[in-house]
Order: sequence, then structure tokens, then C-alpha cells
Amino acid sequence: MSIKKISTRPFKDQRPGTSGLRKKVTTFQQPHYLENFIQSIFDVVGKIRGKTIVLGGDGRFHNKEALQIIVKMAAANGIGRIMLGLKGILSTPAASHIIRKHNLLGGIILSASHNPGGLEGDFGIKYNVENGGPSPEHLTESFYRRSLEIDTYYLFDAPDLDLEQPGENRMGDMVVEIFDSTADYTELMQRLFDFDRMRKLFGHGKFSMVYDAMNAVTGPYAKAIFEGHLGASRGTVINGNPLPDFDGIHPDPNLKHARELVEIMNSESAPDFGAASDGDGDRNMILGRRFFLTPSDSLAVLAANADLVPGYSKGLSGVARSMPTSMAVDRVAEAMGIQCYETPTGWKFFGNLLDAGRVTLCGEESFGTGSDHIREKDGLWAVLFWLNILAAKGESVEKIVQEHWRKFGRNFYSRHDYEGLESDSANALMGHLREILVGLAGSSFGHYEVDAADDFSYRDPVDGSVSTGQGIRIIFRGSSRIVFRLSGTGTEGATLRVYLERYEMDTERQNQDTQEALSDLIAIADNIAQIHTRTGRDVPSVIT
Ligand code: VG1
Ligand code: CO
Repeated sequence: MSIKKISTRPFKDQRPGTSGLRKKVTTFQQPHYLENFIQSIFDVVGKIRGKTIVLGGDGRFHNKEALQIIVKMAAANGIGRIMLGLKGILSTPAASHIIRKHNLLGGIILSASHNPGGLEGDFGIKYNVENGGPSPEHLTESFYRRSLEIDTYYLFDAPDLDLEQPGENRMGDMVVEIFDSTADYTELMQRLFDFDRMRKLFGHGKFSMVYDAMNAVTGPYAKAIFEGHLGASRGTVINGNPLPDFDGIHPDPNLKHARELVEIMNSESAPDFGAASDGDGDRNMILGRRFFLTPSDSLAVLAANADLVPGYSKGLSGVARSMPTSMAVDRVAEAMGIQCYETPTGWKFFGNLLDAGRVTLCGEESFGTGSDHIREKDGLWAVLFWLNILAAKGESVEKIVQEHWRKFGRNFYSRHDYEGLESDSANALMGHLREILVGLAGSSFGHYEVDAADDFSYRDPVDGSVSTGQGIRIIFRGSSRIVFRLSGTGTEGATLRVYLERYEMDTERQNQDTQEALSDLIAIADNIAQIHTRTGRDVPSVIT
């Protein structure tokens, strides 16, 4: 058996976005496409000889084929050892944990996360670094630059591995350890949460829950934890088998795509608690009985109740949220006397704050919540955090959230996505916003007066790196905001995201319908950005 040296030519479109390189499956199926990007990663990371990495994916279409290629490339490039998820399955949070637990060089996660799967769907690659988190921007830019000049990659000439059997395999000098990560992950969760208390909650027979794994990566982890360790009844986990096409489900846990769960939670016989995760297991949606909770509120409630959870009862060092995430958690931080950081969209920006011990909890409006236990957002962790709070308080999700609003005020919040726009008109819309930005402060739209408007840029307080052009924010007096940005994870045309937020401290008015409460701001957003005129769209594709 030997190492094959293969000539190749660069592809021009391998620039990673918000979370790795994400493209259509058919793009990745082109000869040399995957190989070029993987070799670019190995070349840029350097000093990989003899090192150990973790490898796995969310089980989507093309996962297994891609894994076989990556293993052979790793062997040819001198990697010493690969820890490979059994059957190719590894959730993003589990990968982050494994890197940290075993002090690995890093990890390669094959996932397009919340994007649709199947042959017609999307595929993706992320490289995580030694702290367990996503590659920082300077690294992803280096991968891209390398991909523009690559002319050779290396492949070990060997038969495919059997991914179905746990145990050690050899490929040349490299060892491939196929392992089941659910035990490691469960053990981490047991260290953070009060499993005894949660077991009692399920044990008295009055509490019920449904967890929708959306036929994606979290099924095996969720069954082991909820139905195994916590004693929830069988059937608590629905859509619990990872399938290459997710059985047609779009694994994005929101009110539109987690349809089965939403129906169950809105029915007369709804259970007490509902939750769902995305393709690679780093997102979470939390539902009460006939009650939807925004991810921004969820972060605020977790922060406010962290003292009830063993892993966090010593207090929070600080919190962080992505810029478009609502400012609900800011109020909690203020009341607690801790710092609240505002970062650009994407988990990679939390890494330095977490490593430096400046923050304990962080979150994004896009159904992402996490803490310093790993360096990725973590869907099941958030569900367990909620379960732990529910077990400790003995109250419903709705009651806990209502009380939170009474105490801190309510940040009405919604995101309107316009998907599949022509890139040119989406870029022109953003260009127009940048042009009018300077003149906006001081102008009025109905009852709303613009306090400040800018294109968000962030200076990392730990390493001083600066990221510009991270989204247009229009901030009104009284803590209302509109934010505009283009998605960095889509694979077709452009997606415009409009984030709307209004603060309401009057308890009498905290129970309005969200879209009604935001209707003035929705109209102002259209007026300022000329959404309808420039995109031809009357309504958003998805409202969350
Ligand atoms: C989206 C979300 C962002 C999240 C990213 C990755 O990015 O808005 O908050 O970090 O997805 O999540 P964008 O650029 O499309 O808005 V995941 O679960 O897809 O890795
Ligand atoms: Co994800």
C-alpha cells in the first residue's frame, strides 16, 4: 500500500462562511472538491504529523463517502491517530468535548447543520481547533487562500474502513479508533446537571416531555440521556434515528420546520415540555405547553436561574450574546453585576471570551445556547439546563418565563428571513443601507426616533482582532432595534435576515402577540431597507 500524490486545480469558491464551508452535495461530489479543501486545512494547520484528531459528522447524505476519503488523506498526510464517531456519527458539541477531553490537535466535523439534507440538499465541513471551538476567522481565511493555490493532495491507497464496528483499525502508520461518543457526552452532562432531581421529576409520573431529534445526529444521545439515564418514558424522543435525508425533515428546529413537535405541543393533550435540535446537535428550541420561547429569552432565563444548576451554582463570570440576539440577557447581567459582551454572529467569536474565563454562558438568537463546558453551542445541554430548572422550581415553562418578564421586562423579538434572493439585489439592499446609515441618527419614524445607526464592527477584547461589516444596526430610543444582515450559511442566492426587537416593561402589555407588538417596526424596516421594492417579496420566507 502506498501514498498517492494527486494533481489538482483550485476551485474558486471555497471560502468558509459563518460556520465552515457549506455547499450543495452535488458541489462536494465534484472530483477533487472535498479533497482540495481538506488538503488546504492540513497544509494550513501544519505540524500534524503524529497528532490526533477527532472526525465524524451529522449523518447526512455524503457523510460516509466523505469520511472514507478524509481518513485516507489523513493517513497520507501523517496524522497519527483519528478518533472516529461510530457509524460516522458525531454531534458538533460531542466533537468539541472530545477535543478538549483528550487534548487533541483538533477535529473535522462534516455537517451543514440546520441546512436541508439529501442528494438535493447541502453538505459542509468545519475544522475545530485545539480549544474545541470553530476555527477563528484568520484561520478560515487562510484555508481559503490556500485553496486558491492548491495543486496537489495526498491519499493513502487502502480499502474503505468498516465504520459500523467499534475498535481500533490501522491504515499505514495511522490508527483509527472507532468509538461511540454518547458515553463521554453523557458523563459531561452528569457533571453539570442534577440527574437525580430530573429523574425524580420524570419518576412521579406527572411530568412529560417530547424531544424531536429531527432524524438527525442527536437521536442516539437523546435516547441514552432522557429515556436511559433520566427514566423518561419510551417514545419521549421522536424522529430519533439519524437518516441520510432526515426522512425529508428540514433539521432546523424552529416553529416552521419542527412541525411534528409544534403540533404535539399545541394540542389539547400537550406534554409539559418540548424541545428539538438541529442536524448537528448544536441548536435547541424550547417549548412549553402551547408556549413558544424565543432563544434570546431562553438565554436570559438560563442566566437568571443558573444558581439552581449544580454546574453553575457558583455564579457566572459574565455572559455574551451575538449582536442580533435580543438584549434580554443584558438586563439579567446588569442585575447580577456581571459583564455582558456583544459579539458578531457565529460561535467562533465566543471562543476567546470563554478561554479567558470572561464569560460562562453565551447564546445566539438562532436557537444556539452554550457555556464554558465546551466551545460550541450545545442543543441537548440547553434542554437539560431547562429540565434542571423545571425540576428545581416545579413550575411550568410559561410561568417561569412570565415571571421573568415581570421582573426584567419583555424584549419582544422576531427574525424575518427572506431566503433565495438574487445575490445582486440583496447586496444592493445592504449597500443602500450602508449609504443612508450616517444620516439616520435623529430621524423619526412614527413613534420611533433613531438613536444610533452603524455597521457593526467588533474588536475582540482578548486578542485585539477586528471584524467589520457584521450587520447594520438601527437603534431607537427606548431599546428598540432593527438589525439587517445577510446569511453566511446559505447555499442558494442570498438570505436577508431582519431582526426586530422592542422592549416592553409594562406588564399589562407583555402578553400581546409578538408580530403585532412588532408591527410598527416591521413596517419601518421595510420603509428603511426598501425590502419589498428591491426584492419583490411581500412576506418573509421564515418567521422565527
Ligand atoms: C446562522 C445563524 C448563526 C449561527 C450559524 C451557524 O448563520 O444566524 O447565529 O451561528 O447559522 O449555526 P447565518 O450567517 O446564516 O445567519 V449552525 O447550527 O448552522 O452551525
Ligand atoms: Co448546527
